[in-house]
Amino acid sequence: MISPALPELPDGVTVTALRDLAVRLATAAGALVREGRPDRVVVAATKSSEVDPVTVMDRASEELLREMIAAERPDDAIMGEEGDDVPGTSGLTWVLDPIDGTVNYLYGVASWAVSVAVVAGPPEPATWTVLAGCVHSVADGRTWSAGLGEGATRDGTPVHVGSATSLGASLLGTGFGYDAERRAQQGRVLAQVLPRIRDIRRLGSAAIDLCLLADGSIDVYYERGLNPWDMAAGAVVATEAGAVVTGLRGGPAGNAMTVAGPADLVAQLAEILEAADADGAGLAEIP
Ligand code: LIP
Repeated sequence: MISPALPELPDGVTVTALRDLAVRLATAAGALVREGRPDRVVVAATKSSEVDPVTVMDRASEELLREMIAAERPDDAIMGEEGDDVPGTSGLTWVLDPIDGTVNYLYGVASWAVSVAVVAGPPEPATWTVLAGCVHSVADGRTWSAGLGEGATRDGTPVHVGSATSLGASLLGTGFGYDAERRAQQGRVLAQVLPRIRDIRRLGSAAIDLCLLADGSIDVYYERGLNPWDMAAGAVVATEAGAVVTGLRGGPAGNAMTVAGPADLVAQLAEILEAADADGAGLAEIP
């Protein structure tokens, strides 16, 4: 997998320095969320549906990330899951998921992460260039990071996608949305996929899923309905580890569909997903 070309960066800015900052941001917010986790986590509010929760720690984590970015990179823009977009003048945007896997955080299931990425260009998966990213799995401390053209690491050790070539022997990661009708559609698609793979893993955090793909802990991944902050950092870790991250029908990865893995596994999986209309191209749009 060849990394996309490096766009022009602001004076004095390097991919390595941006990557280093992403790691410092994610681990600092991770420490806050870990130390601040009450014995019983309560839902502060719900968002897209009654089962789409936000907790006080989601907000506290994002607030810390925004403060640190404003201090270290005041001219950069910010787009985060829990707050308003902040415009910038540098051409760079920080894309923040303060707790990815909030339902796991709520239940104490140890698969949730702080995900921090910095992109050049309009902060939209179809058009952005992800320059660097970090996914910090707070419960166990695993930290994946990558820089454009620099490769990807887990806890400092280089990682690469697995070597599975047959979908039938592949362990697949996926996830489901917060909308009941959407989950019904995703269930119908999964019924088409299940007989054609080894097994699925539903771990509850797209950011961690994409990083497990990058280090070969799962062989291939797909999910419909991801927000930019769910996938930004995980996507650069996966691509720098040798994965293709794409949509269906040759389109870019994004909310309609994100498929990731070694090129030949992605091609095999995309055929099944397209036949199952998994990106909803043929269905009425679910809000
Ligand atoms: C989560 C994603 C996950 C998806 C969940 C949820 P959140 O993000 O990371 O892949 O299956 O439904 O969207 O809401 O925890 O930031």
